[in-house]
Amino acid sequence: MSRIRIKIKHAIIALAPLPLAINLALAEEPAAKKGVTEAEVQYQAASSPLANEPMHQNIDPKAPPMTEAEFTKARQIYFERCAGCHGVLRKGATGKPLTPDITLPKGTEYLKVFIAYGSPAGMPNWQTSGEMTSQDVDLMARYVQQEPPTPPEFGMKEMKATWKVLVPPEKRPTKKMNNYNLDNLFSTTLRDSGEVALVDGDTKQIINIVKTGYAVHISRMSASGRYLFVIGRDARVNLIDLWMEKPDNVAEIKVGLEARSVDSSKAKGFEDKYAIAGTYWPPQFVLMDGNTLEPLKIVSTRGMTVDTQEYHPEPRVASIVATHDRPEFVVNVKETGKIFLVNYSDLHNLKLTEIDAARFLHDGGWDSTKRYFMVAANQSNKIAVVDTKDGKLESLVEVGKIPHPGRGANFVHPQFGPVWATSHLGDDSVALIGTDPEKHKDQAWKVVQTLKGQGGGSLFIKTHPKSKNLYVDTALNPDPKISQSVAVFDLQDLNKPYQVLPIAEWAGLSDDGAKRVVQPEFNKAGDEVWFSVWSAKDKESALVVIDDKTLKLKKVIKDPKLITPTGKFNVYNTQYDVY
Ligand code: DHE
Repeated sequence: MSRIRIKIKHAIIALAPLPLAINLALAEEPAAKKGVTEAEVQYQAASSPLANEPMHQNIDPKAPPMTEAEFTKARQIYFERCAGCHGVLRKGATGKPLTPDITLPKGTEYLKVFIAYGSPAGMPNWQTSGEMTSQDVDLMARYVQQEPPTPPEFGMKEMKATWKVLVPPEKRPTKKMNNYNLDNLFSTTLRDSGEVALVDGDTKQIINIVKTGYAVHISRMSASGRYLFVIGRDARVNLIDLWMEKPDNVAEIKVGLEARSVDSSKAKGFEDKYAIAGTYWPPQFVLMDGNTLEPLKIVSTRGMTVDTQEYHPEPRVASIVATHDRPEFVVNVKETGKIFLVNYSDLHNLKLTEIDAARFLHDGGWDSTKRYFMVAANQSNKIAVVDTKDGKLESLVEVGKIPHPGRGANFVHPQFGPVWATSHLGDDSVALIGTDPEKHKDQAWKVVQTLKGQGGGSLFIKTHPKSKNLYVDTALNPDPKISQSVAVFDLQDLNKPYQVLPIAEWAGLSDDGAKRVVQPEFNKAGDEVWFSVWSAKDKESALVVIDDKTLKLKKVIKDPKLITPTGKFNVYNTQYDVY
C-alpha cells in the first residue's frame, strides 16, 4: 500500500456559501421518500470545515482508480455533504459506516444506485434530488471504496499555537465603560459571515459586529455577565469583553478543527474562572482559563458506545452546559450516548461521572429548578434526563421523531404542574414532559401532553417565566408558508388552536430569499420575542421583534450587515438559563 499526503490550501471563504445555498434549495422540494424528511436531510447534511484540512491518505490497490484531482474533489464533497452523518473516519455516526471492508464488496455500480436514489433508512437521494450530477455520484461511489483520509489530531501544542490574548486581563477595564444595558444585549449569530452582531435590546441598534469563527454556532455567557463566549464550526472560540467602551474580542483560540459547543463555569467561587469547549473533530473537550482562553486540560471522548459497547473512534461533543450550584460541566457525547459530569474543582485530579444515556445526544436545556438537564438523543427519539445533584440518569423519555429542543421551554401546565417541552425535526408534535418528581410524581419524566404544531422541521421552542405563550418555529419545513411563520400556543389553554404569526411577511424583505423564521428568544423583561428571518448570504435578512402580550409586530431590524442571522442569545437569559 503506498502512502501519500494530500495537502489542500485553506479556502474556507470560497466554500462557505455552498452548503446554505444547497440547503435552502433542497428544502423547497417535496419530501422525497419515506422514512426521512427533507428537514432532516437538510439539517444533518451540512458542511464540515474539515473539507479544507490537510489529511493523511492510504491508497488501497483494490479500490477503483481515481486521479488525485478526482480524489480531492470527492473528499471535498464528502466533508461538505456526507461527513455529518457517516463520520469523519467513515466509521458511521448517525449514518452507516462506509469503510472499504463494507464498500469494496458492494462495488461501484451498487454504490452508485444507492447514492443516486437514497434509501428509506435515511440516505438522501443525491442525484434524483438534483444535488449531485451523475459524474459526482460516480466519483463518490469510487471515493468511498478508498481508505478514508484521516484529519490530524489537535492537542495542546496546536491549541497554544493558535491562542491569542488580544487584550490581557490587566489592560482591560476595571469597571463597565459603556452605558449599554448589557443584561438586555442580544448576541446574534451571523452564520455565513463568521461574525456576531451585538444588538442593544432596548434601542434595537447594532452596537458592534465582531469577527468570530467560520459559520459561528452559539454564544454563551460567563457567570458575571461580563464575558461572552462564541464558538464557530471551525472550532474557533472568541472571548468578548462586554465592559469595553465598544464590546469586542479580548482573546481567541482554535480548540480543534470542528466544533459546536462552549460554556463557562458558573458555580460559586468559580465565577468566570474556567471555560470549556467541545469539539466534533478531534473528539474531545478542553478546559480553559475563563479570562484568557489559555488551554489547560484536554479530555478525549473516544470510547465505547452505551448500548452495544463497541469502540467508537470519533464520538462528537454535542451540547455542554455549566451547572449553577456545583463546580461541574455537563458534557453530552453524541455517538457513544454518554453524558459526563466534569467536576472542575481540581483540574489535576479531574473527576468525571460517566452516565449512560442513549445514542446521538444533541441539544438540551435545564428544567426550571436547574437540577435536571434534559437532552435530546435525537436519532433515538428520546429525551435523556440527568439528575445533576445525584449524578445519575433519571429517565429516558420516549418522544416524537428527532426531538430538537434548542434549550427547550419550561412552564407550568394547568393540569400537570411544571413541564419542559421540546418540538421535533421529524414530525409536527410538541412533547410536554413533567419535571416535578416532588409534587407531581405520577407525571414526572412522562409525556403528559402532546401538542400538534404546524409541521415537522422545527428547531427551536421558547417561553419565559413572565409569558403565557409558547412559540414553536418550523424553520426547516419544506413548505415556505410554514417555515416563514411561527405557531403560538396559549399556555393557559393548551387545547385552544395555535395562532400563526407570519413573521417573514412582517419583515417586509425586498427580495425572494428563503426567509426561514428561526429561534425565538425573549428579551430580559420577558415581554418581547425576537425572531431571525434567515435568508441566504446574498439576500436580505432581518430580526423581527414582537410584543409577547398582544402578539403584534413591534420592530423590524434590518441592516446590510445582518447577514444570515440565526441564533440570538439574550445576555441575561443565557447567563441565568431562563427559558
Ligand atoms: Fe446547531 C445548538 C449542532 C445545524 C443553529 N447545534 C446546537 C448544539 C449542537 C449543535 C451540538 C448545542 C450546543 C450547546 O448547547 O452547547 N447544529 C449542530 C449540528 O451538528 C448541525 C446539525 C449541523 C451543522 O453542520 O452544524 C447543526 N444549527 C444548525 C443549523 O443549521 C442552524 C439552524 C443554523 C446555524 O446557525 O448554523 C443551527 N444550533 C443552532 C442554534 C443553537 C444550536 C441557534 C443554540 C440554540 C439555543 O437556543 O441555545
